[in-house]
Amino acid sequence: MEQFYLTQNIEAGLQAVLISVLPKTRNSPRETAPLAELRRLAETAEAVVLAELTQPLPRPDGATHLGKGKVQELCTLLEATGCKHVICDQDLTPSQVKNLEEATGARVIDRTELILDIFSRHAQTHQARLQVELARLEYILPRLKRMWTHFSRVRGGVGLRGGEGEKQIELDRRIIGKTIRDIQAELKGIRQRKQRQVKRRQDFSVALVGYTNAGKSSLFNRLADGSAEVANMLFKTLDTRTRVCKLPHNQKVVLSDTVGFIRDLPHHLVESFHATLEEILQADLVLHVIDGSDPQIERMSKAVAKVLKKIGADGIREQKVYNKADSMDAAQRTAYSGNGALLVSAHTGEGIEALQNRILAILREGKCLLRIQVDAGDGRNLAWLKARAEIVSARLQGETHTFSLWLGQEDLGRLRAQLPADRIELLEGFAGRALESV
Ligand SMILES: Nc1nc2c(ncn2[C@@H]2O[C@H](COP(=O)(O)OP(=O)(O)OP(=O)(O)O)[C@@H](O)[C@H]2O)c(=O)[nH]1
Ligand SMILES: [Mg+2]
Repeated sequence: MEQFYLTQNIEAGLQAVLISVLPKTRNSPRETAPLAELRRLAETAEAVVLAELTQPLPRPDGATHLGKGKVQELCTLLEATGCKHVICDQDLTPSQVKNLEEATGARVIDRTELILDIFSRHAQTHQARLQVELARLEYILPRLKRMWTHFSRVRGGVGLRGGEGEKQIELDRRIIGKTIRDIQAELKGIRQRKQRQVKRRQDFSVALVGYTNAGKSSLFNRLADGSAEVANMLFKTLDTRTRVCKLPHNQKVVLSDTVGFIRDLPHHLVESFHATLEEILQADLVLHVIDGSDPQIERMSKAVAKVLKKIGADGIREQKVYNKADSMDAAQRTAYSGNGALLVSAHTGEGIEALQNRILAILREGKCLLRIQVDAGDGRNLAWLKARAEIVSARLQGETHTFSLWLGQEDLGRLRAQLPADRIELLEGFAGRALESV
């Protein structure tokens, strides 16, 4: 696959000034550290933040994002710090970038470009690399002209004047267009293969979902003895990782660790990562992992809900899990316990057993524990039970198999039509109701 490096990756140690337009409405509360997340993103991309500049505005300036006076202030700041890069907390149009770059003489990186850069640093598997590359190319396409201008400026203005430059841009546009189509076709193939694999799976599946850095991979390791990489950085995990997770009473579920979300997750990324995000759709239960020690918890939860809705996963059963209990203060602990919420710590193990039991309880909702007798010669029912039921124990006596197993309500209906009533005994489940009333 051809690689395009027209957007230079952010180099380690790159010095930058952060800028942001803050919403200005009559009752919008003032945040204490409005650029804290952007700073973390910049630092994850190994940039060094020299200064921050914010401006409250009802809406960003159409031409330069910041207002005229603020742009002047930015120029002065850049000059004083000797800084040549600006990172903006919002997305910018190609013309806003061009105007800001002309006014300041600095290179301007917007939020999407920064997040794309982090994703490309952390992509490890072939699929993740393809997905990031696709998002990057789609981001670049409408910005080719500016990028060439920037490129030729970096190179000392050589070689791209007038018609020649236009021709080069047109050529690149075509090559990028073709590369995009090739990647899309390859990703489609991967997606279809995965869907076929998923279809074969019968187990109850649970997905760990949440804001980036909430501790999903740490919990995954705790629950499934996994070896997911954990790091105090944003977007460490880009691939879904799946493992069998053992629960009390010999039960098991399939657990997945997934890519983290963020406020205003770039739409190119949501689209490119469709195959990865789609795996969340296969889940029977979404464990929404929340960093309960973070004061921005509400904003983060809203962002997660928004992405879940966007990918069509908002209808899946959700259980909130407040992680990092070990770093919560007393008020946070009180706020996040009770009301069915779960307070856990992937670090200390606090609350993990309760979490496992909750998963187990959800898994067993709508299921019942039965004792069933099947003739050894009844191959059809035996095969069906092995495929559909969670068999806890099996015993063969003479010509009769006796099973203890968990079965869903619909499946029980089918079984009752197949076996005589005296061969099915209800041991537990359906809230103590008699079998005949189910
Ligand atoms: N204090 C504390 N820190 C935690 C806990 N769980 C995770 N962390 C830390 O939080 C950071 C992020 O953890 P990860 O498990 O990588 O988080 P993630 O949600 O998988 O993050 P991404 O993959 O980047 O989206 C790491 O520095 C962890 O050590 C916890 O229970 N308590
Ligand atoms: Mg992770």
